[in-house]
Amino acid sequence: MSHAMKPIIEVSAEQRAEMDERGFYVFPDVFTREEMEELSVALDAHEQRMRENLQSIGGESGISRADEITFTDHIAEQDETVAAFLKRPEWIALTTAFLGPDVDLYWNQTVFKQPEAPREFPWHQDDAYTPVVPAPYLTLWLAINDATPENGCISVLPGSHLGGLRPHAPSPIGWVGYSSEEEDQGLLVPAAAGSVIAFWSLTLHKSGPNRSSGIRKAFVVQFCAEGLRLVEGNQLIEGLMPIAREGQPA
Ligand SMILES: O=C(O)CCC(=O)C(=O)O
Repeated sequence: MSHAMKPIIEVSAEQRAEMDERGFYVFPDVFTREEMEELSVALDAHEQRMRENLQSIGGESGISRADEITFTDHIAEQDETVAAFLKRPEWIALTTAFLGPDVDLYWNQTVFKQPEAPREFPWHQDDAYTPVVPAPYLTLWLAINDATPENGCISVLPGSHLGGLRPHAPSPIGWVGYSSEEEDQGLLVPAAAGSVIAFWSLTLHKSGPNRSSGIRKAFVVQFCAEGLRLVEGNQLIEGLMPIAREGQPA
């Protein structure tokens, strides 16, 4: 089906209410599998370069591990194809429904989990990485290929956004805001290629080990209402890419 023939996605009042209450919502098949294969060509090239750089310095940097999980960030800022993709009507509809008419791109990164990688990515709130106001902002987790319990789909803890920012402890593989030993390990959220999992930056989430023989690929895109500030010093974050103004593509 061509892009022009697709119905425009609309976010209902019920979906917004569920997002407010549970902290996440799954929008299935926002994009087609073919569209994800096309996007993957652009994203893979950035990830490949990043992995090569990583390998040249011993395989690890920050929370990326070449043989386990890689985070490749700021792709839209370097790639016109990806920037144009993020201004498609589907993103405008989703982001303005949750954030209002004036939306900026806060952060974008691929998260690729390598085959047979046995570690989970720990429970955290995205706000723990860099606290900002107004909180929460919106994370839209796009499945580039099918994310399943076997290959390391994400899990969320429903309602966890309602208690504000929790204390997080550092670990070699990222901030940890909730223990994987707790009895309540939330809900697994599988997502077919082209589906979007929306959650607030205060919603606790993690992803499982990849026990499959293929790479699990996600594009994690975070949006904010125009005018985001760092909590520290109340400093305006300048230079963010505008996505929507007055509800229209910027
Ligand atoms: O996609 C994943 O495996 C986890 C990504 C994540 O939690 C994040 O980017 O905040």
